[in-house]
Amino acid sequence: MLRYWTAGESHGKTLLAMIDGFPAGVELETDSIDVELRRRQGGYGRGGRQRIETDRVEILTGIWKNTTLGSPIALQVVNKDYKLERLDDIERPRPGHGDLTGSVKYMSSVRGILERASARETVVRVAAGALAKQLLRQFGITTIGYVVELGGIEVEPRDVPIEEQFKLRDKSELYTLDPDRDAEIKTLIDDTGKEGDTLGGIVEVRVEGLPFGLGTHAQWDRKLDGRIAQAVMAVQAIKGVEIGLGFEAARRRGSQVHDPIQYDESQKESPNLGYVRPTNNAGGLEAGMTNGQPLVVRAAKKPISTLAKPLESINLKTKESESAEYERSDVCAVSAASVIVENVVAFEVACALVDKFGSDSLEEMKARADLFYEMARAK
Ligand code: EPS
Repeated sequence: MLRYWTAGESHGKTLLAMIDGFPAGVELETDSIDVELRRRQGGYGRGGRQRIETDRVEILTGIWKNTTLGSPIALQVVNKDYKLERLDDIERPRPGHGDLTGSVKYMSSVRGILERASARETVVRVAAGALAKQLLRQFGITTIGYVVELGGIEVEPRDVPIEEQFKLRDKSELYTLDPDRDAEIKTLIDDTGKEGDTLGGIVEVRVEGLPFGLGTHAQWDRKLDGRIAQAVMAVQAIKGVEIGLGFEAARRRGSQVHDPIQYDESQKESPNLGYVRPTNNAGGLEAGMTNGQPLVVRAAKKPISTLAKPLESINLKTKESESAEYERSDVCAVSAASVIVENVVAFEVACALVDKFGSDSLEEMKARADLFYEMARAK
């Protein structure tokens, strides 16, 4: 069983992730984890904090000569902006944040809640996901995340090979698949920032090369769609998750939703085993299992709740009406969300992969995957 937890506060000393159940024998490239961390810090519309930090991963345990040992992996990203002990509490909770509910529930300061609730924690979720991607790569599984809507401006995904998608996305300052739309979106972000407001959006993640049959129909908490939905919803500021057609499926007739099944002998050797689907409205998952089609997940991110032009709130001491507190923040972090959601999805896919093929060593996993394909093809 592969799993992870995180620890750390936004302005504390460090952020940590502890990953348990990662197989032995995976040669790690820490540089490619740092690339993900840098991408998470980017995207037009981010705040001043990203000019202070240069997020880099340090792998503290669980490796020898850069190769995983099968023992727990502890990793950290140190905060340059460590100042927690010097920070004051805040008295006017920000609507949309955990400030009010957390401080009432824990009988604590607001500071004690916001420091952990902050999306800064996603640094180590991305690092854990980027580590998982190194395992996925060994099985020919590729993931990409991009922005499909920002502040109400839709940017359609492109139906081009995934290598082309990477090139387009990496040209876009907003991480969309249409860099030609950047100028329009940047103007919207600038105008919104000037008004002291913030923007949300929708991100999409696509996973290609998945083996047939990851996840299960047999028990609710092991269904892969359910596990992905939980992981994605648990990302700060995410308010909705869709797989495949998602909510649109509810508006169509069955004949316009379900993907017909065809067989193409020439594709027998590929991960889809020759079972071809002319459409992928299911988003690669049927009954909680991967069906040989690309996995397609979308997530809706609400606008950041710290507003430069603050909303109505109260003073927690006096209970009198006052404007909410303002602390340095971003106008828009939707591009960053595309990196975060991509990496949390990658981690869940890796969990399902080790559930199917074992988690002791990469060598055994590969042998078991080969055996599974051999047996499935013989049917
Ligand atoms: C973040 C760092 C934070 C915020 C942001 C996420 O930095 P600071 O609070 O020091 O400015 O910019 O946090 C939020 C958006 C939030 O709602 O908590 C980061 O590194 O991602």
